[in-house]
Amino acid sequence: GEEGIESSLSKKLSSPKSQKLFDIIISKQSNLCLSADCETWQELISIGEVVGSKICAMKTHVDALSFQDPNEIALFKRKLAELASEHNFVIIEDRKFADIGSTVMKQLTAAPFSISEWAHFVTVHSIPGPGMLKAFKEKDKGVILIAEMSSVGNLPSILPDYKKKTLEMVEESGNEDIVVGFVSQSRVGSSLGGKGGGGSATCFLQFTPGVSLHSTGDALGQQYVTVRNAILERDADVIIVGRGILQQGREKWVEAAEQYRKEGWEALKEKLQLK
Ligand code: UP6
Repeated sequence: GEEGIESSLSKKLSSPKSQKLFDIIISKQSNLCLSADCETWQELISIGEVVGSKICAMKTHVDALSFQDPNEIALFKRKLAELASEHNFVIIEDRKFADIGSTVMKQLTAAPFSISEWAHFVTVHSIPGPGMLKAFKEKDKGVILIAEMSSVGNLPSILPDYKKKTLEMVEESGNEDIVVGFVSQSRVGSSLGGKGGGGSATCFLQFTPGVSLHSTGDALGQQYVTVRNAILERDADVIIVGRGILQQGREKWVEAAEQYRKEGWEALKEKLQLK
């Protein structure tokens, strides 16, 4: 049962926000985050309807969707929020904020996207330093900090200490309560499963993109590993999958999502040694 799962974890999650996502993962038996990189908002809503029951989170790039007019944006936001509550998943806007707090605050709230109204979590680069985290705290948004990227030659992966400094930034500025976790290709701090670096009793969720069962990369620098590799070798808690599902085509969306959900859940249970 769920209580058994909670008590078998050796570490505590950083915040009620990450705990909320973890509870969804356990109850839906899914650590799959769909990266809904669709061309149109209508397609995004369609795939959400079809695979909503199989995912713990949906990741959006709202500024990469086509909208005809502001009314469509308003409709999109409403439908997405309805889907998330109907299917019990978290909405992550992958905005990768990377500016000073004052600017980030405007980008987070300004119309027409008004991200703070509908996204539960947002992705943020650690580059600007801790001050900007206050903007997200004020709006009560969960933050997922980018500690490492999946693409060839990304600077965070090359720079010594970038990951460690990103973690220290969170701990030293006292922002554990809003930081849900990290986008990363390897563990930042303590692991949910008990292995991994850092003696801290609290830990963060690791979100790992660059996951595919069909491909090893694309022409623009993306690199993929398999579901099992991401979770068991790289220590992902949540796998982020876009084209691995989307490119299977509309009639195979459900089947593909189910394959990633099942493999992901089995590997997570193995990693956390859940029964
Ligand atoms: N993403 C990465 N790598 C990172 C961070 N973010 O791929 O290090 C995002 C991309 C895309 C998704 O912006 O939305 O994850 C991956 O999509 P894919 O599975 O289709 O490659």
